[in-house]
Amino acid sequence: MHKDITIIGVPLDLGAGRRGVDMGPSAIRYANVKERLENAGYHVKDLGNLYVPTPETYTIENPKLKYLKEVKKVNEELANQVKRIIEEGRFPLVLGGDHSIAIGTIAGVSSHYPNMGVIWFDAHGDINTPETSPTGNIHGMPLAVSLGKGHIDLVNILNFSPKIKPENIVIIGARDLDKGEREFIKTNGIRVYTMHEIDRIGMAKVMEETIHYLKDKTDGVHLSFDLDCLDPNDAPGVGTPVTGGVTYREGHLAMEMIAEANFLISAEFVEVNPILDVRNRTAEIAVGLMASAFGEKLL
Ligand code: 6HN
Ligand code: MN
Ligand code: MN
Ligand code: MN
Repeated sequence: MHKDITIIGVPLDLGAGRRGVDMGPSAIRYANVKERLENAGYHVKDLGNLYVPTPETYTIENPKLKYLKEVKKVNEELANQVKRIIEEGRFPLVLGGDHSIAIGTIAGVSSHYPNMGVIWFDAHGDINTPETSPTGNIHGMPLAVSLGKGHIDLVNILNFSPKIKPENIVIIGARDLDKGEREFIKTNGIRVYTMHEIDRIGMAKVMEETIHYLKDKTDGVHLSFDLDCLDPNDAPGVGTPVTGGVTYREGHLAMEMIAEANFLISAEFVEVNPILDVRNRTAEIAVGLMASAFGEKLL
């Protein structure tokens, strides 16, 4: 793995149904992300936050694609930044913000790694289209957009599409999939480990299979970690909590196995909502998970 990490914050909540995740990057910095990664042996540069407009100053034009223009603009900017960070030979670590920012991160990464893999930790599928979305919130759509399905303005960021292949994706921790998402997953043969499989075969086996599935056929893997994949008892400060999730230790084990696999090319940690949190616990957990994913050892 690269020894040089560049952090970029995206305080976006326009893709989500409720305010709060715009404060995620601050909360994660307050939990000492830079120091923690430096202690793990990395050189870390923090670029600060991208400019993001405030929802109260905009009106929703299309309820099926809320704040489309603004979300598009932020993701375009993010895509260009991520692209440039990789050009500099550095590892992009993106702090969210709502999960719609994966549209920009993946666009930027894919411009260098056209056969990239994606591991998507999430209680949700985030694979809705404007037609199947029950909310019109774009944070429920980034995987579909990256696969080339959705509004043209989002799909065409950086002027190429699709960014990823269905057979290069693994979703882990799902337990709240919308009807249209289930159909999308089945039609496209996307690999999903729901909470059922995690309970049944254990996180170790889930990760062994995931790593085996992606390692040789991709040219590197992007880690997209939605903190709501964790159980709300462990991580209460998330935008869209769903009970019955991945435990703190299962999350760490997964990150430790990802570090061992040594195939990450980029990462993002999203949906931290400090308003709903308990003393910044969720941001602290996010930083611990990052450290594990970057190879911090217990012994
Ligand atoms: N996230 N499936 C729901 C929707 O509105 O499309 C929830 C999406 C949540 C998105 O947590 O990143
Ligand atoms: Mn998500
Ligand atoms: Mn989610
Ligand atoms: Mn750890």
